[in-house]
This record gives sequence, structure tokens and C-alpha cells, in this order.
Amino acid sequence: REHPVFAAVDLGATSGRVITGRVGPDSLVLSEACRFPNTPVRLPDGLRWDVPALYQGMLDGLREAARGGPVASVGVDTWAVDYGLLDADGALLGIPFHYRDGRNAPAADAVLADVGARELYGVSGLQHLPFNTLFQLAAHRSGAQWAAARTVLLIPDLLVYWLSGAVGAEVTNASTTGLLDARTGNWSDALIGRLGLRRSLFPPLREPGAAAGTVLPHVVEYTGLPPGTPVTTVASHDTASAVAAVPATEPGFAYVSCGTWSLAGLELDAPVLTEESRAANFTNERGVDGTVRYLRNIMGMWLLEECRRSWRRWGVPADLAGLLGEAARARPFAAVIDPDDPLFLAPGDMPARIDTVLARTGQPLPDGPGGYVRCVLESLALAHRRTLRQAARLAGREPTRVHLVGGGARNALLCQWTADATGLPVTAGPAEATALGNVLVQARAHGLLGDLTDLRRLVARTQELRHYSPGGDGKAWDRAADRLDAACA
Ligand code: LFR
Repeated sequence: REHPVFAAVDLGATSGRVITGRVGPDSLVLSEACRFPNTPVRLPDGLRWDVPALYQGMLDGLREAARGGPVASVGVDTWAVDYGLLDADGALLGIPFHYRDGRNAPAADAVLADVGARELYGVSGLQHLPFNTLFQLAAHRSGAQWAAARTVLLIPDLLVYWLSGAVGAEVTNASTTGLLDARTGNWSDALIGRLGLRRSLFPPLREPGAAAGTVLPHVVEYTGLPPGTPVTTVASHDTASAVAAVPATEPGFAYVSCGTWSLAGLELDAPVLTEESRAANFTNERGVDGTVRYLRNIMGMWLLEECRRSWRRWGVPADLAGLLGEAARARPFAAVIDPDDPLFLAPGDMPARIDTVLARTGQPLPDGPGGYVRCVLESLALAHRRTLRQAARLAGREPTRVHLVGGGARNALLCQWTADATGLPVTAGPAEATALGNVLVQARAHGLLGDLTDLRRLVARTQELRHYSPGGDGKAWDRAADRLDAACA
């Protein structure tokens, strides 16, 4: 008998995909059924996600997947924090905002002035990012839609609702709202009340692996999926799915999930809610099976991708292989930036913003795109080092290896420089960790595979991985790390 196939809907900041995964006791084969662009739309009142287009892309992808043969179940993951509001009829109110929209920063300041960062962290253990859901909700509250809102659904939960009609809040993603109690993993009624939000807005939590209904008749009709095809709750926060698929075969590993963002940290059994941890802005997001993703957001490949978007607009060659070749030949450590400078958050002219930051910190401007790419990648490697060392200190656990997963695993320069900067061996891959995590949690829910260790062993046995040993000029990385600290001060 053929091994079962699971369809993973994985939406990222720039594109969405439907990927099928065939899972056997010793095999795990992914195949991309469909890819579609995710193009945010700037409306007069802010930056929004084109959610109907994403839903349509997902349906087209599921139709492609269904053409390929039987699909045992469907699961959906996306980025975190963003949401839609449903009214009393269950209809979507307005167009969901993009987390890079500028309305969030002032709303975050207002909430912090009222409740205070310590109190928030003491409950949720969530890193401060101006776009955390609780701040977005604070901004939304002053609008006309608010009175009609009955339910808050995070983006993957909204897509699941449109697939199957099931309403719920998947817990790994719910942990990025800032409204979950990090100790218990439940909605914090106290914090929700303290923020003046109605408790009834937040649906019951569901764990990865839980059933989430079956595909609705209009989905059956369009996609050709058989009636009764189950929708399975996965770790719907893409980072949680990626961490579930880290191919670790031993404990004591650190990870960097590297795509639009670099999420660097450790997997823990319990949250770290100390004042030191808050000051270093570490997050305690929830992972599969009650694990804690103790990590920090680093701005990631966004910096490089936004540079490339500018260069393409200006007619400057921006093909990635060419740029990486130029970067490899550019002068080492010519300039170091803090990737997390708030100036880099919104979409825009990234080379000009890098110039601004370099001028502010008294450093020379790169000559040519290769210089910018080198500056970005070395700075990211340094940020990986700083973050992983801080995580180790704050959690009291020294990692012996770094697993770098996600699209960044294809970037040999970044992998090697992460090994050189951290002084740790780096295992790179799989690049498709998120889709694999999505598929594996579905497979487990359907009776294949056991615990998280089991899932990870299967990834390690079946996926192609690359190994990078630390080398290079250690002293030069130390000096560059000091420059990064100075740039952040
Ligand atoms: C990565 C990610 C991060 C989250 C950011 C915004 O794709 O999900 O984990 O902080 O996007 O939602």
C-alpha cells in the first residue's frame, strides 16, 4: 500500500505554497503542488494582507494536490500575530492589517504607558515587538469595526475557518498574541481584562494535532478533495512548525529558523520569565507538545530581500548567486549594522536606510551591492552569535550545535559565517523545515510517528543536510562582535 499524503498550506511573507508530503516509516518526500505570490496592499489607511487572494491560492493549490492522488488531510501554517475580526454572522470585518503597518508603534507605546512592560512579560513571557497582537488590537479598538467584532481569528485559524467552518485558536500561534499565560498555556483572563478586551473575543485553544473539522462543500466542489477530508490543526505558527522539524538527534542544540526573519534560540521545557530575560527581549513562545521556543526575532533575510527589491527597481543586477559571489569577494567586516534597528522594519528603500545607519555609526558606505550584501550577512551572523550566547546564559544551557533551518540554509555564506561567528558546528537544512513540520504533525495525528524526537529523527534520516565547521579568523569575529555591541548601544 502507498504511504499516505498530507497537504501542507504554508504561507510566508512573500509567497504561499501548497506542498504535499508523503510519509512512510523511513521516508518523507515533499512535492510542491502550487506556489502563488503574497502581495501586501497599501490602502489609504494602512498596509494590508490580501487574504481572499491567499485563500484562493490555497484552494488552487489544494486542487492541484487533489489531482495528484488521495490527500489524507490538510493543515495550515502562516506567519504569526496578525488576525481578522469576525462579526456575529461569522463574516470577516475589514481587511486584516500587515504587521509591518506603521499604526502599531504608537499603539504599543500607549499600552506600555498604561500596563507596563514588566507586567506584560511576567504573564506572557513574550518579547516586545511593536506588532504583537495585543498592541494591534489596542489600535483597532478605536475603529468603527470594533463594536461589531465577536471573534478574533489569527490568520491560519481564519483560513481553517474558511476551509472547514471550525473556530479555534491554535496554541503555538496564540502564544504570539501576548495574551496567553506562559506558565499555563491558557488565555490569561486577567491580562485580557486588564487591557479592557472582551474575553469572548478569543476562541477556545486547540493543540497541534487536534482535528479541525472536514472540508466544506464549496471547497469539495472547487478542489476535488473528497467530502469528509479532514482539516488537522498543525503548529500553525510557521516558526513552531520549523522548530518541530529541526533534525536534531541529540539534546543540547540551538536553532536558527532563517527566512524573512531569523528566529534564534533554544527549546526549553519551561519559560524563563526573569527580568534579565525581559531586558534582553527573549520570547517564550509555545512549541509542539508544550515545549517553549525560547528565542529572539532577528530581522533576517528581509534586509537582503528588500535591498534586492530596490536594486531591481533601479535596474541594478540583483540575481542572488551573483550577489553572493560579489559578497564573498568584498572586504570583510567593512561595516557592521544592528539588523534589529527599527528603521529596517517597514518596507522601503533598504540600501538608503543601511546608509543612514552607517552614517549614524560613523562607518564607511559599502561600494556596490556586493558590499551591502556582505554587510548584511556578516551582521546577521553576528546577531545569531549574540542571540544564541545570550539565550545560553539566560536559560543556563550551553548548546553544542546550531541547526540552521529554512530558506537561509541554502545560503552557504551565511551558514559558514554563523559557524565562524558562534564557534559552533552548524548543520544546515532542511530549507523546507516549516512545510515538513506541518506535514509531520498531521502524520502523527493520523497514527504515524511518536514523540518529537521521533519526528526529528525521521527528518534527519531522510533530508539532505550540510555541515559547516567553525573556522575563519576567530579574533576578527570577536572584534566585529564588539562593534555590533557598540552599534546597538
Ligand atoms: C516568521 C514569523 C515570526 C514572527 C513574524 C511575524 O515568519 O512567523 O516568527 O515573529 O513572522 O509574524
